[in-house]
Amino acid sequence: MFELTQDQQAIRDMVREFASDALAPNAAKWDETKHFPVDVLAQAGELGMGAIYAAEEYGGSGLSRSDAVLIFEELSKADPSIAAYISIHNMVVWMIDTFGNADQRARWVPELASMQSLGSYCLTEPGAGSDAAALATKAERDGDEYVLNGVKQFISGAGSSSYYIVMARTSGAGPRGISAIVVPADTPGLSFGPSERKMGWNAQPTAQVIFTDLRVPVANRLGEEGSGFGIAMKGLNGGRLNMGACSLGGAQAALDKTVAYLKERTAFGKPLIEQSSLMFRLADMEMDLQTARTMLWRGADALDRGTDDVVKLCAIAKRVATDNAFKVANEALQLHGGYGYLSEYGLEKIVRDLRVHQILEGSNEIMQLIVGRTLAEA
Ligand code: FAD
Ligand code: 2MC
Repeated sequence: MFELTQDQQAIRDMVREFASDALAPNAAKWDETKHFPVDVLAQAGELGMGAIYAAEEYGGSGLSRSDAVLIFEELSKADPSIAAYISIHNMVVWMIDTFGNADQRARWVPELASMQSLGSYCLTEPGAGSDAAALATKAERDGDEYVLNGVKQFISGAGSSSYYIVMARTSGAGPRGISAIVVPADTPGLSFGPSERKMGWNAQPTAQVIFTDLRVPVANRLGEEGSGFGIAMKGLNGGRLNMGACSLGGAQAALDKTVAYLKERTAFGKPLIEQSSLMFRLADMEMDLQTARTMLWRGADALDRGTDDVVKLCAIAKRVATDNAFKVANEALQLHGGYGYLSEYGLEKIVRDLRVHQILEGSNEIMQLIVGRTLAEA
């Protein structure tokens, strides 16, 4: 379980090469200019990263969740913002591939797998974030169509994506009244808010997605009416692991830079790494990342095997990985002294990008709620 197979080593090496050639040299520029590199995403699609754990039948790569966390760690070493968007896109493709019927899978999975078309996941609303089952966007049935009205908040990829999976209310209050509906970008009645100005994640757009009397065929619904909340949550279990892996990769890059820097930087007559207090801090950083990686691999294994405690293990992994990695990235900045604060050294971008992973795909307080409930209910 804790040793990579030869196939996994080959996948990791392939992703590492793509990340260091296509992402790393551009990451700072994309962050500064707020550029969403859709052409580079299509290259990732060509390499099989558009539908990592979707079945091969309609163009997915058929890999495991354990493979996926390796992939997201490698991508994120070069650019956490792009890695995280690729994770969200993969969540969308997997939901269609897993809960869609044969027509829906044949129609949407191949073009999404190639990343020639991108996907967005629309759960959060201005009035319903953590309490996602309180969402208010309505999908009212009118013959063979649903009529959608409402607003989704903070949607990653908004305006650039070709498909939006929208969790909308098709009947009464609570989680059982929600359905998951695929809305193509060219549907009349779809519009977007302005691109949000953010602390990090600048290489991908975030905006409101607005539905005004938008008509979409009932045939675009994934699964049964009322099953959308469960579909959304199952998508998020893997998303949470991937987001943890994106934090881990960013923080690992920050730690690697810090070790190299402290070997080189001299003060008080010797390299800083020879200050035992600093070496101990590096050791703690290493321990935090090893702990995070172990929990991510454990969560991924649970998801691959479909164990009973999968929701809990994914929540633990998400919280441990995103909190530990943020702490490590911030320490790395500190150990670079004033240079850590300069954009040129790349540390401050990692800190800015990783911060949001503690908030989204279920805030870390919601991860505590999920784990705490299992204890209270035992
Ligand atoms: P709230 O739910 O209002 O929470 C406010 C605070 O209270 C948080 O600290 C929270 O943890 C805490 N809190 C809430 N309830 C409890 C509780 N019961 N116990 C203890 N503490 C609690 N959403 C999508 O659907 N799709 C996307 O693509 C997407 N992308 C995003 C991209 C960015 C850059 C950001 C910032 C957000 C994105 N989100 C997306 C939304 C994200 O998932 C939400 O911001 C997140 O779930 C929190 O919801 P909220 O912001 O409404 O905070
Ligand atoms: N996996 C599978 N099923 C789940 C699940 C999960 N992770 N979480 C909940 N469910 C099921 C649950 O089993 C129940 O099923 P059933 O009706 O068959 O009994 C149903 O969903 C309702 O669950 P709860 O009764 O626990 O619902 P409640 O409203 O009390 O709480 C909570 C659910 C808080 C866990 C959920 O609302 C949540 O995860 N909130 C966080 C929202 C979130 O993660 N948003 C992320 C948006 S996407 C994003 O940020 C991106 C960047 C893409």
